[in-house]
Amino acid sequence: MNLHRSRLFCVALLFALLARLPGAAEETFAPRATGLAGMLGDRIALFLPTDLPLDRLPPSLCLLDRPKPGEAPPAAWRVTPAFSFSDARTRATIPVPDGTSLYGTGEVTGPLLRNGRSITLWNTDNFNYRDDEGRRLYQSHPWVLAVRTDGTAFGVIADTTWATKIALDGRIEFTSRGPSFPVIVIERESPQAVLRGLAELTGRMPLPPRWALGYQQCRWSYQPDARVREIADGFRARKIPCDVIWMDIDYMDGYRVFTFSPREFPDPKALNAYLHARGFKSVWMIDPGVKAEPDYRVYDSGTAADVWVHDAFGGDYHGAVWPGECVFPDFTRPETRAWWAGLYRDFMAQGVDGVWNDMNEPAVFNVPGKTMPPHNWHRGGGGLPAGPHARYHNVYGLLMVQATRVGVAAANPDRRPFVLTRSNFLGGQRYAATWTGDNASTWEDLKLSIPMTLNLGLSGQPFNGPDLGGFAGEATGELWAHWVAVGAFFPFCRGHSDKGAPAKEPWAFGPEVEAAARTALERRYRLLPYYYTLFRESSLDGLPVMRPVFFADPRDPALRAEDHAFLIGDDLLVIPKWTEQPHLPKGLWRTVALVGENAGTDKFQPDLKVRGGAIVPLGRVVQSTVEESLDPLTLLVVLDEQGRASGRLYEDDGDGYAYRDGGYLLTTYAAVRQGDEVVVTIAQAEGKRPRPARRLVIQVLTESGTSEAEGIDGRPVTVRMMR
Ligand code: NBV
Repeated sequence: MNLHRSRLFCVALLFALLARLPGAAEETFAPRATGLAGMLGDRIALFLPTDLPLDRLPPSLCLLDRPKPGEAPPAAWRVTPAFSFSDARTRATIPVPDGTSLYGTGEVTGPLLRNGRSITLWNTDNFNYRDDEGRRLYQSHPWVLAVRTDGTAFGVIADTTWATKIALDGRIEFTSRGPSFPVIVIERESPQAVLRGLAELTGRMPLPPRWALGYQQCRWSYQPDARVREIADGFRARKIPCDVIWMDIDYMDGYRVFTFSPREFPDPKALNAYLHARGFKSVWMIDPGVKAEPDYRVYDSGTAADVWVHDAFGGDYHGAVWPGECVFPDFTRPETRAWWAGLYRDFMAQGVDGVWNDMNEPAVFNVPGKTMPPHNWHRGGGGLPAGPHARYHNVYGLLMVQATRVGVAAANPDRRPFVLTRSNFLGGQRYAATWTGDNASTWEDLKLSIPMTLNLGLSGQPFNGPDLGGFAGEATGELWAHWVAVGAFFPFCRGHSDKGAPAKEPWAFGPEVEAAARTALERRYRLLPYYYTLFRESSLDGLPVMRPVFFADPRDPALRAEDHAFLIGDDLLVIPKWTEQPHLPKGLWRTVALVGENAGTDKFQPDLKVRGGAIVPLGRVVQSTVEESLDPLTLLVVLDEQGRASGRLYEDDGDGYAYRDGGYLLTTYAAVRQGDEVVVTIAQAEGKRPRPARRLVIQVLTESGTSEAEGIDGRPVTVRMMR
C-alpha cells in the first residue's frame, strides 16, 4: 500500500515537472557549487554538484565501474563544470575556449562539427528524420568531444539517462529534466587520447565475427523464404560479394517475436542451412513488443515470470506495435533480462547467426511521443532503483541489447555474438552494433550519412553505418550507385529498403549500377584484412574505424569541418566522387586502385589514397568471408620521405574465442628503401597462430607507378623499383 502510494506520489510529481518543461522560456538558473571533485584515472576527473554526495550516486548505465574518485584535480586543471538548477531542471555548463571544435553527441543529423547545434537526448522512432529534423534520433549519447586550436582535447560525459538537451553555442551545456547528475571530464593531449579515455570509462566494442564485416543485404519484405533464397542466389549468380542476408519482421507468425510464420517460413533451419551452404550468414529481427495474447508461449512465460513494464497504477502497460496490443519487457529487472536471454536458445538453434533488435526506443504506435508514457513504472533490481519510464526511456534499448547479447552468447558459446540495435545509449558499443535508422533515398541523406557515422564513432560506437541506398522512398540508380560506392567503406555495410519502396538490390537498376556495386564491394572485400585489423584494434583501444580527416593532424584548423572525405584507420583516405574541394590532410598520400578501377575516370568510385609511410594488407576478391582470401596476401606499400613504411595485419579464426588465449597472429611488416630496391620484412610478430604457408605480393606505389615482387610470407621480399 505504502509502496503504491509513494509510486503515485512520484508519478504526480513527475507529471507536474513534465507539464512545466516543454518549450520552457529562458529561465534563471540558481548556481550551485561543485561539491566533490576527484580524479578517476589518468587525466579523468569526476565532478558532483553539492546536492549529490558520492554515496548517493545512482548506478551508472554508461560507465563500466562505479566511480571511485581519488585526489582532487591538480591546480592547473582546465575544464570545470558549473552546476545550476531551476524550475526542476538541472544543468551543467562547461566553458569552451574560442576556436574549440565540438563533436560527438551521438548519431543525430547535421554536420560533423557540432558547434552552434542544439541536440535533444530522447530516443525517438524518427522515420525519415522528420521530427526536429533529426536532432533527436534513436540513441542518446550525453557526450561531447572538444578539440582546442592547439590540437589538445577534452571530453565531457553528463552521466544522466533522463531527457537532456545539449547546447553547443559558445559553451557545452547539458540541461536535464532529471535530478542532479555527475559530470566526468577527460583531459588529454589529442582527440584520439580522449577517445581512449572514453573507452576506459565506458568500455569497448567486443571483437565481432569476421563475417559481420562483409556486405549485408536487407529489405523489409523478403518473404516468403523462397524470395530469400532467390536474393542469395542473385548475389552468387552475379558474382557480387555478400556475406549476410537479413530477415525483417516478415518471417514472424503474425509479428509475434520468437515465432516463424508456418506458411511463409515453415522451416527456418532449412533456410539457414541453404544460406550457409552458399557462404551466407543470416540475421533475424526481434522487437521488444510481445503480443498480449494468452497461449502464446512468450507472453505466457513472461507473464508467469512477471516481467512486463507497469503503468502508473501497477498493472501491465499495454501499447500497440506490429502484432497489435503488446506488453513490453521491463529490462531494468535482472529477472527480465535473464528470461529474455533464455528465449534466444531455441531461436538460435534454428541456425540463426545474428540478431537485429528494432523498435527498442521503445516505439509505440498511435500515442503521443510515439513511445510509452513517461510515468510508466520500471521496477529495477540488482542495484538499479525502481523508477518512472522518464528515467529509463533512453536506456531501454541498451538494457534490451545487454540481455540479447547474453542470450545469443549463451546459445552459441563458441561463437562471437552479432547483435544490431536501433536504440542505444552511451557505452552501448559493449553490446551491439548499430545503424542510423530510417533515412531516405535522397542526396541529402547520403551526404548526412558520413558525418553521422563519424560522430557515432567519436561517441564510442565504432561499428555503425546507415542503410545504404536509403531506407524510405525511391532511389535513382545514380544515387544508389554513389551510395554503395562510398558505403562500401562504412564499418557496418548493409543495403536496406522500406517495404513499399521500389527494389534496391545492386542489380535492380540495370547493368551500369550493378557493375558499380560489384566494383565497390570488391574493393571492400580486398580491404577486409585491413578492416579486420582495425576492428581488432578498436576492440582494444576504442578508437573509431572510420575517422574524421582531422585525426591526421588535429592541429590543422582546415580539417576540422570536413564532412565528406574521411579516413579508414590512419592509413586510408576516402574522397567521395561528388565532394567539392574537400579539405585533405597534408603530406604524402598516393591514389591506389584495388580491382583495376580508375577512380580518376570512374563515375562513382571514391578516390582512395594510402598514407606515405603505410603498408596496407589486402586479400583476394572473394564472394564471402567463408572463402580463404589471404593467399596470396598483398601488401600495398607507400614509402614516406625517408623511404620507410610499416603496417599491421591481424588474423585469427574469424569467430570464436581462441584469440583470447593467444590464437591469433599479429604481424608488423616493415619496408625500407635501399638504393634501387625496397626490402619488406617482418618487424614483429605476436600470437600463437602459426603463419600460413602462403604467397606474398608486394606492391610499392610511387609517383611513376607500381613496382611489384612476389615472395613467401615470413621471408624478406625485395622489390626492384622502376626507374
Ligand atoms: O521492421 C520494419 C522496419 C525496418 O525495416 C527498419 O529498418 C526499422 O528501422 N522497422 C523500422 C519498422 C517500421 C518502420 C516504418
